[in-house]
Amino acid sequence: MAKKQDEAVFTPIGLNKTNGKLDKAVELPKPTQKSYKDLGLTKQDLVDMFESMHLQRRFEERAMQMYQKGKFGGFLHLYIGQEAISTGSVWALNDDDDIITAYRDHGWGLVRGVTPEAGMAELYGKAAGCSKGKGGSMHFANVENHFWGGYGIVGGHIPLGSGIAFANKYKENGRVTACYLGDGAVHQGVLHETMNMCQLWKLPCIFVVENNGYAMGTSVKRHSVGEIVDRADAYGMKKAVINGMDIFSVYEKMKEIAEEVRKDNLPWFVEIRTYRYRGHSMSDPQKYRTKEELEEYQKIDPIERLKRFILENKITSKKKIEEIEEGIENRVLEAIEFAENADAPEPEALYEDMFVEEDAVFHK
Ligand SMILES: Cc1ncc(C[n+]2csc(CCOP(=O)(O)OP(=O)(O)O)c2C)c(N)n1
Ligand SMILES: [Mg+2]
Repeated sequence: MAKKQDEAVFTPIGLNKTNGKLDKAVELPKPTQKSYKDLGLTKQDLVDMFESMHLQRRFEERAMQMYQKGKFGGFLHLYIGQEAISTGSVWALNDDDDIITAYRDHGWGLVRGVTPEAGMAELYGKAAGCSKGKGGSMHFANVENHFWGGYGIVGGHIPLGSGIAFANKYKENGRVTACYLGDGAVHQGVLHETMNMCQLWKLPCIFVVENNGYAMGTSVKRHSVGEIVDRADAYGMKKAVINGMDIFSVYEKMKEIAEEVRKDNLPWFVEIRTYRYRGHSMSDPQKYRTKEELEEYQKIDPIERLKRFILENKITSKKKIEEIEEGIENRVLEAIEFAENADAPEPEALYEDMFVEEDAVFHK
């Protein structure tokens, strides 16, 4: 008998009932075989990368606890599992290259200089937050460090990203823009309008899809035909698929691509494959996937992998790693205390930051 429609759509895809094997949510390409030295990274880079990723992870784990305690409300989309993408990319790009992303943005903020205090205060809706407490979880930003946020409308920020790329080309300042989006945003018409214009106008922009296997509760396999990366072909754009669970692979490819974009002034379309460990947001019962599937990806956790590499290759001592972990733990707890004691924005703040001001950062 044919399956009922809803049964076919909503059975979790993790465990294939007919052969008992795991269906992969996302297929990861082979990680790079190059050594960190060949990639131009130093021992200190590796330790710093670990520190940054660990901070992103602990910040969000603590934020989740505070949310569950009812300390703040609104949405909370966690980036846990995807930290090698933010970190590897930021190390690969120049500090003044521009970055823009969707709402899963805490990790991006932290790696581009939002302090744990300013990040946590933003979640708590306090005036000391990185967006003055008026944005919350989905609107982290640090424009001084060329991180433009943090947007809630799926696909809404994509033309903003290419607008920044247009401005950079116009000003001939040599900056590259990296515009990150989810696999769910690939099917928004605006991506395709933007890719067309970007290729036509030869803008220095990298569109990066963070394919984490799901758009809310819908797996990529159910919302997408063919390979995501092949969308590039329709626009004659160069493309690449990257293993997003391996920071070295992200760093290697994003660096190569950024340098090529800087040289040729032509956009790229990149798919970085990864996995989202937590639910879409805090109110997601995750009935659409199995525990086994999640565990498969946790086995190749990007932070644990880097930590193991550091220890096995004696990049630094176990003691040093423990000190870093302890330091981060304290830093995040201090950030929570800071956010709890900080002031809410004044009512007048509602009327501020509504329009572009004369001395906007981007005019400089
Ligand atoms: C235009 C629009 N439609 C629908 C939504 C509701 N919505 C929020 S997140 C989301 C799924 C996006 O998934 P993906 O792009 O894969 O990003 P991820 O959550 O995996 O990071 C949807 C449909 C929205 N925010 N904006
Ligand atoms: Mg997704």
